[in-house]
Amino acid sequence: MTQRDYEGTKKIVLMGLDNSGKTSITLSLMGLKNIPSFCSLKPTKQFFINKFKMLETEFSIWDFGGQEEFRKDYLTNFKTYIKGTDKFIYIIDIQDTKRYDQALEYLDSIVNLLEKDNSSVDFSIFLHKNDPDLSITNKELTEEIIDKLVSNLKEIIPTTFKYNLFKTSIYTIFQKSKV
Ligand SMILES: Nc1nc2c(ncn2[C@@H]2O[C@H](COP(=O)(O)OP(=O)(O)OP(=O)(O)O)[C@@H](O)[C@H]2O)c(=O)[nH]1
Ligand SMILES: [Mg+2]
Repeated sequence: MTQRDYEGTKKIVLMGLDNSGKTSITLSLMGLKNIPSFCSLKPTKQFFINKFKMLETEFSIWDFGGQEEFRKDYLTNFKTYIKGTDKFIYIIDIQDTKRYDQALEYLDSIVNLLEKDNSSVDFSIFLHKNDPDLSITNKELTEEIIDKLVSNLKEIIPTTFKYNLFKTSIYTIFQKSKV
């Protein structure tokens, strides 16, 4: 597809390390509900563009596979890839504590490139895999560890750079509705 096909649509860019959950978030945003099937997702090769419509608005989600070989290319050709972006979402897997440094390094490179470009793109960071029962399933991941991640994150992002920070998970609580 060409850039022209996307005129009038909102371009959402997802970046983050491999296995952080970008494709799962994409599928969730597109309304897919079969969460267990997300466990068998294969790593995304390069990037994948998903188009969908919600409330009369067309969206194109650019899901940038996070494996190292691809990340280098995105950073080298950053301007080309993010041209026309309306919303940029950076994903960090909070359960992958061993790779926090790597996740912050990638984030730092992205923010620097956006700053250099004087970009005022709507930027969000998802602290992802913040599952509802995390305190039971992952006892080692304490609040202190997450707080430290947040403070390190705030340290590397320039104060002039505006962003929103969210805790996210694809797992939702059991629901029932009366028939
Ligand atoms: N516990 C938990 N696992 C998740 C969540 N979101 C995604 N996952 C799992 O994380 C794994 C990787 O998810 P993907 O969506 O393929 O990750 P990705 O960022 O697209 O990975 P690349 O394509 O390699 O860049 C899968 O096994 C998902 O089921 C979440 O909120 N909580
Ligand atoms: Mg993927």
